[in-house]
Amino acid sequence: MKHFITGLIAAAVLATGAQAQQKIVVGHALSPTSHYGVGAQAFIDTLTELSGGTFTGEQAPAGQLGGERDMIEGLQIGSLDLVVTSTGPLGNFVPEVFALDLPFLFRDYDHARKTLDGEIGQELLAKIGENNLVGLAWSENGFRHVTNSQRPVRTPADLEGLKLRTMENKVHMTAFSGMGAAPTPMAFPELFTALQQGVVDGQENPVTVITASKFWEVQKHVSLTGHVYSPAVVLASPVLFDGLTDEQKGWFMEAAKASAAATRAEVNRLEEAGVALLRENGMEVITDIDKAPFAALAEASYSVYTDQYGTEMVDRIKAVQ
Ligand code: EAX
Repeated sequence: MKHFITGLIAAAVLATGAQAQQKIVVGHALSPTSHYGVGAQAFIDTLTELSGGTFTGEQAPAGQLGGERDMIEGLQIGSLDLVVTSTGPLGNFVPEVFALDLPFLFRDYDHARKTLDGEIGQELLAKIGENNLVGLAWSENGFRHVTNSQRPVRTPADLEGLKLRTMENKVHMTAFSGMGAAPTPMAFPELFTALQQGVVDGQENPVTVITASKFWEVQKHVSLTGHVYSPAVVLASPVLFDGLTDEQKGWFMEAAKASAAATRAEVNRLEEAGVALLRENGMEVITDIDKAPFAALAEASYSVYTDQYGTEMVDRIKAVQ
């Protein structure tokens, strides 16, 4: 009974949008100082400022609230407010988003950002909105590179038989099978220990994540394969969002844009400083990779998306200048 009454009061307060103060928890997988941490903090600071303190916030970093797949589920049921996540597991909830996870699709950061900031990005945020989630803004993780403990990877032959952790994403898994590795999907919070204990030989992530997670402690080799662009997205729970007034929704959208901008700035910084940082920390960095043979072998993964949706979106993304 008590819970019922508390629930009624909470619902009434949400319905009027007039609560005195509400603390928003922003979950993400990485450290508080990472590119996601910087973005989560920018969200909180902007929201607090725009709302004159009606909303405050705090980060729940480092996968404290679970892996990215768990956190997305938490948003759907309303146990979580807000998450900054890669699109890694998002295609399991919104399959149209797999289009963004296709390997060797985006030419460079400029291409990816223009696509996400334009019509295509808006359409995909709307698709997210049809699946019991609220897509507030596209943020960024970065171009992903292969690291491993065994040997320098220069050609697909060097990937042969490597046990490589991938995200829980069937496009990525199919791509790595094609390129010769043995993909092992795993939630990010389990990854460091799995690398340390040799459960997997390698993994793939952007410089941002390799540095934020100090993977140099457990990985010797990194190859700048840039095999796929990894978008991130600021997602809200519909349970929270649908209870907001239009003005409050506007604040959340603005805060998400500020979050994405702060994260992208940090990605830029780390892309500049990253390779030196990796070397300083003892990694052997292979920079001159011929991507064409990797791309040819990864192409089989396109059918994971195109079998269901055709090639129109792929062509549209390629055409973005
Ligand atoms: O979103 O799972 C991953 O490898 C992601 O790139 C990471 O958690 C940041």
